Amino acid sequence: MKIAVVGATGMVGEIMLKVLAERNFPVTELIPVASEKSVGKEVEFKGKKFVIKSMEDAIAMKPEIAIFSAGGTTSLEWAPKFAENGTTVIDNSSAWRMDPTKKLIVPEINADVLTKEDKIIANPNCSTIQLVMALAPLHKKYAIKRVVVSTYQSITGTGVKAVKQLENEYKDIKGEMAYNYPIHRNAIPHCDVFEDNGYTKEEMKLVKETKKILRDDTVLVTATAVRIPVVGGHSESVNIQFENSFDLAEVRRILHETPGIIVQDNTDTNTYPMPLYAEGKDEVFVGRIRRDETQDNTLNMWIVADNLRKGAATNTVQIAEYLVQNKIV
Ligand code: 11C
Repeated sequence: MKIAVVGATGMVGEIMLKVLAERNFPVTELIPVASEKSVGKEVEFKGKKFVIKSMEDAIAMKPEIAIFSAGGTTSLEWAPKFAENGTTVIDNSSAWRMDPTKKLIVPEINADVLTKEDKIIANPNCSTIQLVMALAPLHKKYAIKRVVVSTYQSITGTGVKAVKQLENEYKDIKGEMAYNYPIHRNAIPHCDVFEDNGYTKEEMKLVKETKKILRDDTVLVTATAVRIPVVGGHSESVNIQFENSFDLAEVRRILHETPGIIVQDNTDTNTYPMPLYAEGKDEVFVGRIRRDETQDNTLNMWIVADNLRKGAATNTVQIAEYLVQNKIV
């Protein structure tokens, strides 16, 4: 496969390259693409150097697949140009996710809907991916009625500026702020911008993307998204009300048997998922699985994943793998 990585020098782009190499994706030619100021510089892939190209040059090279992690504005402008030239784009921004003509894919859940006609494929938001990974198998079995999710999100979701802000605050250095407030020793209940209904965009992504991926508009989701001074991954406290009754041991078994999920749940040994240990891993970790004793058919659990891996790069590469394995590209 001739593959372009658009946004190759960014935080997610670098992990895209790493994940492509680790998973031995069949790359015959790598085309790293970045902003004009990086064109001509080099990135390393599998021990070799590759020169960063401009968008125009990359399009002219006709890659079979382009994976984009360069933000919504860039994607809105450039993804269609790649697509018109025959490239299948997998886009990690929010630009196309809720477009009814585009598919929003978590390979373990709904890759079966992909066809050769899909030239721009959307990768969901990081906090949505880890949530739906755990919800999908349980929805199949018990039918989810309502989900209440509260997130504890890594600063890496905001980008390098936020990582720098936290580093500066640790060292008591004054510098540029990614947030309105200090993040060190803080929890900020504000991820992305506020919408007219009082929720943030991040919270509404959890609501809307979940329904689209589960292919079920009847699933009610309400969310609170919070930024915390952590780097390894996003954590989520999730309360799920089902239509049907469930057995806790069976819930654990279903999650345990779901590809891509690791159950870490033993109160005797203080075993539960944490971002410190999810960092650098491709799986979604689920623990603190217990019955909500205040309401029938309701479950509480805790979900953690590396937001830059399964929440972004890994999921994107898995979509590319699906396209190749199923001869869609
Ligand atoms: C965050 N979820 O942690 C965001 C980052 O829509 O792809 C990814 C934003 C997106 O702030």
